[in-house]
Amino acid sequence: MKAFKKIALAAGAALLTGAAYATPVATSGSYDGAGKTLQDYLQNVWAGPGTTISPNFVNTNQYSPDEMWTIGSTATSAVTFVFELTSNNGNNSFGIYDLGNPAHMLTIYDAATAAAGQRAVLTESLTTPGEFTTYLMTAGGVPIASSIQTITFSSSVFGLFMGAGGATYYSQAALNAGGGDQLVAYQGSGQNMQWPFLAPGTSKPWLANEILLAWEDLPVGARSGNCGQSADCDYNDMVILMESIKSVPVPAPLALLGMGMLGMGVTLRRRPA
Ligand SMILES: [Ca+2]
Ligand SMILES: [Ca+2]
Repeated sequence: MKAFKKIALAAGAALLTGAAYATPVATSGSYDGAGKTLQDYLQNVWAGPGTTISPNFVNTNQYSPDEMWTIGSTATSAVTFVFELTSNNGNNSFGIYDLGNPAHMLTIYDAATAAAGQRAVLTESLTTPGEFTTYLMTAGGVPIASSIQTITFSSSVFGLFMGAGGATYYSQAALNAGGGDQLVAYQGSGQNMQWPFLAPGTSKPWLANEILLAWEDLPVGARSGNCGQSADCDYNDMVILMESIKSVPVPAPLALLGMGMLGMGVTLRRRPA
């Protein structure tokens, strides 16, 4: 009974914190070779002076939920393409999609035009909610006129996508083949980071309004064993730092389902051993 009570309480706590939804991220076994997982980069390459990234950070510090997003009160989000490490390098794209129609997309980084380190801006109209504009920036911070694109979505809340070769992966795992979760996210907490897009030898704090988005570009699918299907689950294939976005919780009916599961835990706990 005592052990069972503990399990039920732990399950309840996990539901409340969202920890139950953490997506397994491999900390070794990357197809890119030894020392090249997202964990390796955060811990050994991007951590700046005075900052230590804990050894299992990629699994214990995931930002949740990470499926639906909106721009914060500023209506402007700065987007920086941090890093790309994949054999699909040059074929990957990134952007946002309309939750009402996932085929309705706005590409922020196009494989043909963007490179690692490229900066972009995403804005939402203050007068027309759901109207988004994006453009790329020169290294000097000047908007590139030929890259300006505008689209109107059905709401201010959007999904994130990664295009990889012929495949498209969505931040909403249910839209991916086998329900695979291809995206993990991390929120800054003031760590001093020497991001690769900064000048060599310089670093800056990773702020709470900066979300690191890390994608796996092979289908994760229904997991079996370590990772499932052909993916290596290193989530280093395209990494984006997006400023001034926040995630939006699941709609009420799904939240109620979660509460129902919590209720089940309570019921089981009360049952005599
Ligand atoms: Ca996810
Ligand atoms: Ca991978």
